[in-house]
Amino acid sequence: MKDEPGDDDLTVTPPKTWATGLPAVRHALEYSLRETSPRRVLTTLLNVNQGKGIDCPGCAWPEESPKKRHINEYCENGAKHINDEATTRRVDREFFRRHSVAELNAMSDFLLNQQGRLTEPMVKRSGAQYYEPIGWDEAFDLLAGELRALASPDEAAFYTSGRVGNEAAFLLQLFARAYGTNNLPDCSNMCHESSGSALMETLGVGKGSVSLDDLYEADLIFVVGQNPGTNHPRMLTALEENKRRGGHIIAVNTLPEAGLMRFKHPQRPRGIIGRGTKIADQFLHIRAGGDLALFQALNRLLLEAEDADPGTVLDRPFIEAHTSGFDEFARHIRKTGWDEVLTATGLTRAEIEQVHERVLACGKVIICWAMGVTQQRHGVPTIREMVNFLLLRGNLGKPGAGVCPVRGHSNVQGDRTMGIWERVPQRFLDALEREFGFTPPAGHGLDSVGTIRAMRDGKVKFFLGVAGNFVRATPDSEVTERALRSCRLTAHISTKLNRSHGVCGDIALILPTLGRSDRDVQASGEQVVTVEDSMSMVHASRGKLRPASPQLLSEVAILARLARRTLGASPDIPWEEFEADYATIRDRISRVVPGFTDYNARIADPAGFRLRNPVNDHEYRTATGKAMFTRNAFDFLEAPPGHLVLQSLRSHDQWNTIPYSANDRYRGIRHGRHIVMVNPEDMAELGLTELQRVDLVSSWTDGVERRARNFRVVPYPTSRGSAAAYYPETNVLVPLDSVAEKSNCPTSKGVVVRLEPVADPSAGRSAEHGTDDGTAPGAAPARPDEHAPA
Ligand SMILES: Nc1nc2c(c(=O)[nH]1)N[C@H]1C(S)=C(S)[C@@H](COP(=O)(O)OP(=O)(O)OC[C@H]3O[C@@H](n4cnc5c(=O)[nH]c(N)nc54)[C@H](O)[C@@H]3O)O[C@H]1N2
Ligand SMILES: Nc1nc2c(c(=O)[nH]1)N[C@H]1C(S)=C(S)[C@@H](COP(=O)(O)OP(=O)(O)OC[C@H]3O[C@@H](n4cnc5c(=O)[nH]c(N)nc54)[C@H](O)[C@@H]3O)O[C@H]1N2
Ligand code: SF4
Ligand SMILES: [Mo]
Repeated sequence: MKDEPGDDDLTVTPPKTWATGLPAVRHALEYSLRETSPRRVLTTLLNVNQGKGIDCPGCAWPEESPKKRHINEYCENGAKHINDEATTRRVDREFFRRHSVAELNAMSDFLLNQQGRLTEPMVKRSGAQYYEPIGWDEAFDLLAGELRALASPDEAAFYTSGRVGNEAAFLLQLFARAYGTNNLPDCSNMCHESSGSALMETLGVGKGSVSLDDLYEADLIFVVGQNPGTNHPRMLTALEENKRRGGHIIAVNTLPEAGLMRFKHPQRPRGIIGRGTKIADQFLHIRAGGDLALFQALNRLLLEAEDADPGTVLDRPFIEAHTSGFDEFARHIRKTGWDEVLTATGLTRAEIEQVHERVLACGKVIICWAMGVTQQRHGVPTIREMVNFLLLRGNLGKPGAGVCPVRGHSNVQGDRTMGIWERVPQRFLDALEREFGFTPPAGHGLDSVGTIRAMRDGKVKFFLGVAGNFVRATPDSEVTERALRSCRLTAHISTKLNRSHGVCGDIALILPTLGRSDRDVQASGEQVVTVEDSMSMVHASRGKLRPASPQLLSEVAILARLARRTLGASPDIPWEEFEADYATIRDRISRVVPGFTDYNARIADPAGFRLRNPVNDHEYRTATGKAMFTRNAFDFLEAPPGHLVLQSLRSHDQWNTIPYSANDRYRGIRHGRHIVMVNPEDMAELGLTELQRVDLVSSWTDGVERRARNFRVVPYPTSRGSAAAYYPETNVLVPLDSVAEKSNCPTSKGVVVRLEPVADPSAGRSAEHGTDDGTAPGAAPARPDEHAPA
């Protein structure tokens, strides 16, 4: 099992200094062809991100307008994601007869995914050790019966991940609220929640304000805590275009990620044979959690530059007309001390001053950011400080400027727009009440961390996951597993097998569904679903492939039938009509959700439409009615002597909780996921040697020892004091209560750990993934080797 995590043939070569080019094309095709037939690969690739085609089920990066679209409007990873879904492998009832729940739980994330697409509904009955087939009707009766038997609707929680399209998302929240709960945890709670919190408070909208054209036009783009070469590959095309037009880019990262350095466009001649485009004009090799200090220092420098040459640095008219709180903010930020900034960032004063000079030379500035910022304890104040920085020079509400939180899942932003939010504003609930004639529950529901706590404490007993892999996406794996196992019922609407299916409540159900690439035919004919990307563009997606099994139901069908079975038929919420024709759901959305008037007509345009962001018209729906300057207490992550700050991140070859192989091409790591990247000077200081085996032990105030066993130390150019290892293998180290202030997002990028040498390497992996070395009995299809050089 060459590619399985934990293999002994780990190889490490120097990290790459450029991204994509020809190897990316080859890797995408190799992976795709291993999963499925050449015909299906052709269908997926010719249709992905095309006008009447399939929206890429990968990340939320937007497409070009249809006129400008390339025939290959996808990236290496997009091709892998869609063909991972289009796989011709199948999980059938025979598989579940052979493998007990305990065996499923013991299989690695990789192996489970490799089994292929789920084909029929399965149930694990109370006390049983195995899943067995169940008919759809019986499954719905079982679920509805359990829901009706709960003492309170708040004993149920409904999790969503951002793969779900708008129609299913709207139905899910409608069902949950008609049933009586706002317990709608979602993957956003662990992702861009900090962005939503900070932007909502300061600008009045929890979304980004820029478009692709703004990115092309900006004079300066910051890319902070983000690895676009892997996670949003086509963002590199946009950055390249910005450079071509004379823009500048500053990358802020704890690692020199390949995609931030140089980009070779795989679909242009110069990208294939040339040296590619240099991306970052300046790279700030920042310490983990140092970003707040960096922006505070930059803001202080801007105020001082204005003092020195009044009227030339700050955008006074903008500040006067559109903002509040400037004076208090300015008084506060002037106290920022250089010594603390240099300690927190690990940068030199000269480096920060160089950034400042660039900022002064650039009129239009955009800040892009992702998980390196949001998953830190002080993620929310960091984003608020970035907003301060933009406000000082009027970098909002004009072309080429603004905020750009780069979203993860393809429809994670749309799901929020549709009301998948445990803290949805009252005006949304009022609109639901007007449209459907019931009174939704008031008050806030549970988010992801809150749901785990409630399950642990016996307060949530029914868990339904729609897409996603809750048990592997969430922190504190051992605590979360116990919490799920203590439920009366856990059920998952999924396309593929994952670890969440092996961590069961007393009763468990697997409800297999269509993926985005599958043709979806209902009583009224072929259906489309709609999605919203990271830049608020809404458009249709049309599945093209023959579904993985005739027994699959769409997410909409599953939710509509479950709702009707649970709540009974009602003229006010015509669930059957919704299932028969998704356009009827969109009609309702157009009346409930602002910005969706004429929804059905507008998605007929292959380009779709852009939701208006009021910020771009200087309309700020904040407490003061203006864009708000905020005062943020200075904060950074400090590890005690002998410790490092660990971040858990993605390799180049995984989709969130699902590794596609044990390789991380750009970082030069092959055949091993149980590795920890450490700065060579830190290694020397800690007395560690290359490829030494260590346990990662997280230190947290609750005194509980959290341990991930048997990792190998890889010397890597991480910034001093900052280590990196892969998610989800290290989620066991993130304490449930270690969350970002205000947003409650787990601090997956800021875990204080010590590296403890392993005395007896043969002792095996941590209990949490006892057989991650792929020893699960007889379930694995052979995997081709990946020794080929990249
Ligand atoms: N191929 C692929 N694409 C994906 C995904 C995937 O799993 N695979 N997942 C999707 C999802 S849901 C999301 S949310 C996005 C995630 O996209 P990213 O946010 O790019 O994902 P991560 O791998 O978590 O990388 C975090 C980056 O932040 C840096 N970083 C860590 N800590 C700090 C810090 O304190 N300061 C700074 N400045 N940098 C820091 C890390 O070195 C790394 O480059 O990607 C989406 N796209
Ligand atoms: N330590 C650590 N933890 C993290 C993170 C981190 O960086 N570090 N990142 C966090 C982030 S940003 C996120 S977004 C979450 C991701 O958390 P999730 O979104 O919960 O996880 P995924 O791995 O994307 O879920 C994969 C599963 O989704 C199902 N699926 C795929 N497509 C479909 C579909 O079309 N329909 C349905 N019904 N099911 C489908 C498949 O069964 C597949 O196994 O993880 C978070 N957890
Ligand atoms: S950049 Fe994201 S959305 Fe675009 S093709 Fe790649 S994975 Fe898909
Ligand atoms: Mo995410």
